[in-house]
Amino acid sequence: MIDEAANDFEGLIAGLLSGSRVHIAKALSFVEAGDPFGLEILKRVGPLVRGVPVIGLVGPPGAGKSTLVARLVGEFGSRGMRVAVLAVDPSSPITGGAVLGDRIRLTGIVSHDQVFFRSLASRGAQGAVARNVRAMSRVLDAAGFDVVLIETVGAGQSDVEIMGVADLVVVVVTPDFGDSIQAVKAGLLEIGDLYVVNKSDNPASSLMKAMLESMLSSSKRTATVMKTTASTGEGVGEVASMMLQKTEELSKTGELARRRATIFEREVMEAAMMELQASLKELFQSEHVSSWLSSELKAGAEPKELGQRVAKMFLERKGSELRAG
Ligand SMILES: Nc1nc2c(ncn2[C@@H]2O[C@H](COP(=O)(O)OP(=O)(O)OP(=O)(O)O)[C@@H](O)[C@H]2O)c(=O)[nH]1
Ligand SMILES: [Mg+2]
Repeated sequence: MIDEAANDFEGLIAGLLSGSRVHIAKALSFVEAGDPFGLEILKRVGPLVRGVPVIGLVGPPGAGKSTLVARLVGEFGSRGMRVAVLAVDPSSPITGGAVLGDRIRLTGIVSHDQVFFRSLASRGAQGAVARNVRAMSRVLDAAGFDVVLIETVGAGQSDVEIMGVADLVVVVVTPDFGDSIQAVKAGLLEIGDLYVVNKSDNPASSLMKAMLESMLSSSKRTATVMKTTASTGEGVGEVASMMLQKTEELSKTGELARRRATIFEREVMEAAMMELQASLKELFQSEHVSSWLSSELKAGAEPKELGQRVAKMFLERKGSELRAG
C-alpha cells in the first residue's frame, strides 16, 4: 500500500496544496495513523506551514461546543477565512462527526470549499485529545486553511492535554452550576484563554459569567469571559473576534512563540518515546534475549530490576551512537 502511494507522492502533495479535499483527507489519514508515508508528507509540507492559529475548544459534554463550532465556521467564513475543524469524539467518531458536519452545512453561510471537517478517534480512556492532532493541523495549514478549530469533549483531567496541542484554549461551559463545578474540578479554570458561557438563553448565564470572572480574577491568567447562545448565533461574532484578538496579543507578547516551542518539544519527545518503545519491542523479540531471560527466570531474578538494567544497557549503547554523532 505504501509503495503504491509513494508512486503518487507528488500527485498527493500537488492535490493537497491546491486544496483538493480528497487529497487533504488522504494525507490526514496517513498522518493520523502515524504512517511512515505521513511523515514524508509532513516533511514535504513543513516549509509551507504559515503558522495559522490552532484553537482548541473544550468543555463538558453537551455544553454546545459543536453548535458553537458550526456557528464559528459561519462567522469566520463570512470574513473570507477558510476554516478547518478537527473534532475529537471519544464515544462515537462517526456519528459525532456526522452531527457536526450536518450542523455546519445547516448554517448554510459558507461555501463547501471554505470549510473542511474531520472527526477523529481519541487515544482512549486516558486522553481526550487524539495523537497527531498538531501534525494534522500543519497539513491543514499548508493546504490553505486560515484557522484550525479543535473540538474535544471535556472528560476530566485529560483536558489539560489540549494545551499540548492548541495555541489558544477556549473553554465552553453552560449556566448549569453542577456542570461548572465539574469543569472546575477537572482543572478547566487553569487552562482557558477565553471562557464562553453558552446557552445564555438561560437567565442564570449572567450569574455564571460573574462567578467565573471572580474565580479567574485570582488566577495569573488574563482570561476573558463571554456569553453566547450558539443555537441562535447570538454573541458568536464577538467570540470569533476575541479569538483572533487573543491570538494576536499572544503573538505580540512572545507568548505564542513560547507555547509553540513547548508544543514542539512535546511532539519531539513523544516521537522519541514511540521510537524507543518500538526498538525495545524489537529487542525482546530476539531469540538471544528470550533465552537469556529464561535463564534469569530460573535464577530467580527480579523482573523489575532486570528491566531497569535492560533499559540502561539499551540506552547506553544507543546513547553512545548519539553522542558520537
Ligand atoms: N438552549 C440552548 N441549547 C443549545 C445551545 N447551544 C447548543 N444547544 C443544544 O445543546 C445540545 C448539545 O449541543 P452540542 O453542540 O452537541 O454540544 P457538545 O458540547 O458539542 O456536545 P458533545 O460533543 O456531545 O460533548 C444540543 O441539543 C444543542 O442544540 C444554546 O445556546 N442554547
Ligand atoms: Mg460535540
